[in-house]
Amino acid sequence: MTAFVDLAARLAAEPADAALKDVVLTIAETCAQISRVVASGALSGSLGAAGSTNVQDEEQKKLDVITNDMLSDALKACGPVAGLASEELEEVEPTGRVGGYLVTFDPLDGSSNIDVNVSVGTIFSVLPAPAGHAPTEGDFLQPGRNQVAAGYAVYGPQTMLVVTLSGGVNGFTLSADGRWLLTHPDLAIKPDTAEFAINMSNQRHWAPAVRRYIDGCLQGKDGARGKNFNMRWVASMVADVHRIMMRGGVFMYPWDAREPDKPGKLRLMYEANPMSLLAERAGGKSIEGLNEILDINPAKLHQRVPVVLGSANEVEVIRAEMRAG
Ligand code: AHM
Ligand code: MG
Repeated sequence: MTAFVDLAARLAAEPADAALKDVVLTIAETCAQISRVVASGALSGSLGAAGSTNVQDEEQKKLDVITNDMLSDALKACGPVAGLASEELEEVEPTGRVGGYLVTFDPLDGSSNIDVNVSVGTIFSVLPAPAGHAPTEGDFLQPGRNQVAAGYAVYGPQTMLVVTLSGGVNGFTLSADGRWLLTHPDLAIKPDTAEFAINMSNQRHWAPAVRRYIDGCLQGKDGARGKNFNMRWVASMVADVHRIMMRGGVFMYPWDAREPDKPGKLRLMYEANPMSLLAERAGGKSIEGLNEILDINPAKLHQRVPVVLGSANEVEVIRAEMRAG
């Protein structure tokens, strides 16, 4: 049987500092624990609604709250973490320490899939903390390019962790004895694809550029694109992006006219930025329209953003449509 390297050994080979590796290992360990809670489903009474709403006015599932608490508790106990921010928490939470790192996370992405036993995940982003003072909300508002680590865990047929620190993107599979083993080193997103992921039910609300792009895909090899396209939509960003990591494709959650004042559904700090860093490090691209998501200067913590992410050449096709207006 193949001998796999575990996460700690793989991290030891990275030039990043030991404190950062400690943060990533803490998140990874917590994701392994979350995986067990998610897998226990109805047996642990953890399915269903929590009876509360979060700061974005979305109904919270019991597992949103449970997993948020698990990650918060673990990060507050992790020495190099100065503060954390979560999709499920209204405000940032300083840990009482100064320096080191800030962590933002979506503890359980794809909540609508929990109760129907479809893949969900955890997404995280690590930023440098300010030296000399306890972090405030303003200290979290750094562009995605500042991220020193990012990753996600996907709780699917296999539980996997996909992470980037100083260099490439590596995928680990959770073993039966609870270890993250390096099964997918140096992930690379294929530059070309004939597969897109978008919630088609929003078609009538899209901007003209998105409609034109999807219309072109649907015309298949009889149209200007000259090839047939396939469509997939899990409705868990983690699962949809993971598929793209594995076999290419393009993921879109564009602006739409249902909520014209909101730039998109997905959150910059917890979802778009970490996924964009992973995509770029794997050779893909990630844009909000004309520009790269990682270059956005965040204005507020729970900021939303349109997302077009995946195979580099396909993202450029979409950017060209957007340029045309
Ligand atoms: P969540 O963080 O509350 O789960 O919402 C984000 C999710 C993404 O994972 C997914 O891409 C999108 O919402 C699905 O939206 P829709 O239900 O409109 O298809
Ligand atoms: Mg989410």
